[in-house]
Amino acid sequence: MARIVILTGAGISAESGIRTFRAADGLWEEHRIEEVATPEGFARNPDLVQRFYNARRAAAAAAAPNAAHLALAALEADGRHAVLVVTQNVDDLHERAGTQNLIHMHGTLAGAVCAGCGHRWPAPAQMHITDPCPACGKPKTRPDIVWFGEMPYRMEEIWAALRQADLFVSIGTSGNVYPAAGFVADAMHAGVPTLELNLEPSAGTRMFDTARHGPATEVVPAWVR
Ligand code: BJW
Repeated sequence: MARIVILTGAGISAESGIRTFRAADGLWEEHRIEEVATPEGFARNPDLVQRFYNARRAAAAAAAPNAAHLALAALEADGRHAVLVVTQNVDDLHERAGTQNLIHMHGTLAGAVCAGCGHRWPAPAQMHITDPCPACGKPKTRPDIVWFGEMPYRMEEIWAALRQADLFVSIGTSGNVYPAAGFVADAMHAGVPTLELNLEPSAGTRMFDTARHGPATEVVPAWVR
């Protein structure tokens, strides 16, 4: 059974109405990265960061999985391949489409974590820094999101899966943020064939063996078919 590791980024959720990061209308246009996606930004202005993620959580809840999310779930469900989806996205559209073998390497909007003791619990729709941690009681609640300078989740597992894969596919990511942007090189060094499916050539597009460019709702179902 072929083992396929699939990396997804903001582009796969774009046609579900969730904005990407680095497009002209991308989220960073309204907020500087350092303001909302770093531990330092959170320490400086926790209310702003909580409001930013509360709005993101509401946008994700209002969105629905699209044909690309559904195609990946169908690829896993048909049982002919061992599929692992590693997503950089913090929305839950892969799981709502039916994907089961999924790693949220940058965390999830559905999670809260205590900045004091590290305890994790399901996020309320609206989260506030003053919410007490259910474990230690301290008012240090933050979104369970991996910010710049923090270690993404389950990296050893991801790298092991990459090394053992028969195919690495990258979907809807600009290839600007590490360590995910390095997965194509990691796969290449392990002799794993690579495929890019993206609206346009990504930063690392020349490293891929093959690339197909177009909207995810077209190129992903066409590849899965
Ligand atoms: C479509 C489409 C359609 C549009 N169909 N496609 C200097 C050099 C190298 C590294 C560093 C450096 N300085 C600092 C670093 C490290 C830093 C980093 O990479 N910085 C870069 C900016 C240079 N990385 C980190 O700090 C990470 N941690 C870390 O490195 O720890 C140490 C470590 C070392 C070694 C091993 C392991 C660890 C943590 C990164 C955390 C990223 N967090 C964010 C925000 C939090 C999540 C959230 O709020 O949502 O995650 S940043 C943001 O970027 C978000 C995304 O997950 C991530 C990637 O963005 P993505 O998904 O690629 O989106 P876009 O918008 O960039 O691209 C969308 C693409 O889709 C485009 O190409 C479009 O064309 C396409 N598209 N519509 C198909 N319809």
